[in-house]
Amino acid sequence: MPIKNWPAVISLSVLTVLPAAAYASDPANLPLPPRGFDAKDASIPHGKVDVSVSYPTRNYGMRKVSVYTPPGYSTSQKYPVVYLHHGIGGNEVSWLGRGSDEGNADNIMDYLYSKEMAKPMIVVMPSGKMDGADDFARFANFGDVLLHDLIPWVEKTYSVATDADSRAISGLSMGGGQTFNFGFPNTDVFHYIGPYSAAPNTQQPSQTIKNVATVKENVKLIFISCGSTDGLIGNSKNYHDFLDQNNVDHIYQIEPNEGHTKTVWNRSFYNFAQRIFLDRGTTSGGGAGGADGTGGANGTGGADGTGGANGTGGSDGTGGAGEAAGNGGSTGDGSGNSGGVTGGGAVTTGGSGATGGQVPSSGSGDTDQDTPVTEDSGCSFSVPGSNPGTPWRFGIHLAAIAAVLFSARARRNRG
Ligand code: FER
Repeated sequence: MPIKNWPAVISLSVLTVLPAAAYASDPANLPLPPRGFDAKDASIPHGKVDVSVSYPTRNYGMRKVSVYTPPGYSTSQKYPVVYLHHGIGGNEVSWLGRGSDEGNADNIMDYLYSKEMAKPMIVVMPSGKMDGADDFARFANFGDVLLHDLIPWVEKTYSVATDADSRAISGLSMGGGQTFNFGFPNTDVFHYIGPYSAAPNTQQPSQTIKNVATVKENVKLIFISCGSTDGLIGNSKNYHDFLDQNNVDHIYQIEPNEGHTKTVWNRSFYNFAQRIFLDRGTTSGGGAGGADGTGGANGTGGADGTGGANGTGGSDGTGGAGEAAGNGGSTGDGSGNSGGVTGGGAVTTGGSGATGGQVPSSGSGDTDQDTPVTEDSGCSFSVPGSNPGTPWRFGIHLAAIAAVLFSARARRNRG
């Protein structure tokens, strides 16, 4: 849909979106991923998946793990690693759309790389249920295996970086509980923590976070997500409230009208994976820009430089939906991608590329949801020379947008 009155539209968008940055603790409302983000796409490069490989443990014999290496994986590089955990009925193939089929991590990573939206990383998907008296014990017993068997094996077997800046922990449901339970007590091991739809095995914040200052110091991104109608949402909200009360930056992403579903998990992994392993100063709390309605889209990102913030903007409208994500908290690291911008913002072209369509779910049926697809021309604007799919570059976009905006307003005021 052509937009005739850009200054008005842009101003309206900004008025709508800017206040979100002031309420960083509100649910994030990240924009929906574009069509096909979780589907196998024959037209893009695929990472390699080592499915159900065995590794030795000290106390449980050989155990299974699946490992995704990115397209172009080369032993001449050291990759960061995300440890991604399944739910109660799952195993090492659940995140590969197999078995209990709880997600499509391989397809999502392929998608993100095809859009240059994620750092090259390895995704390790273990069978995270050990022997034990009950499910709580079985999932709890994996913590020791993760730290003392699996991580050492991964770091021996693959070409990986071995510092905590290069490790993320994530997972769904019982695996979300594991993410809380293993992540927060071990912030010297994991600097990125992403639990989705966490289950009742989730320990209390007072049990896992003994020292708030240490968490603030160490952890670069906390990404908590849940479906809005999930009966287990209290586990996530409990942490959200605790983190808010203690002024710990985090993203709290509630998927509207979703229950305990694969839709939530795929969207969550899509959102988490593109915000991890970014350079220091650009990582904490990537705010995410909102979608657009009748006009362009822009999002406001995190507000502060040192700790990052999880402010998110975004508003839904009737028009095309733009894909947007912003990084907050850039202090400038001299690395060339994002130096010197305080507070990130996001603007993108509508959706992904030319079509601009953004849909609530995978168009290919990988995600078990039936939300209707809405697609249109995706009214939007973009910053020349920008790469809309790269969150760590968005800080720069905000500056550009602000410049466009204020000059447009100034022109109008003068006229
Ligand atoms: C429960 C509800 C859900 C529970 C576990 C779950 C052990 C886990 C669900 C999943 O992993 O998908 O009461 O208790």
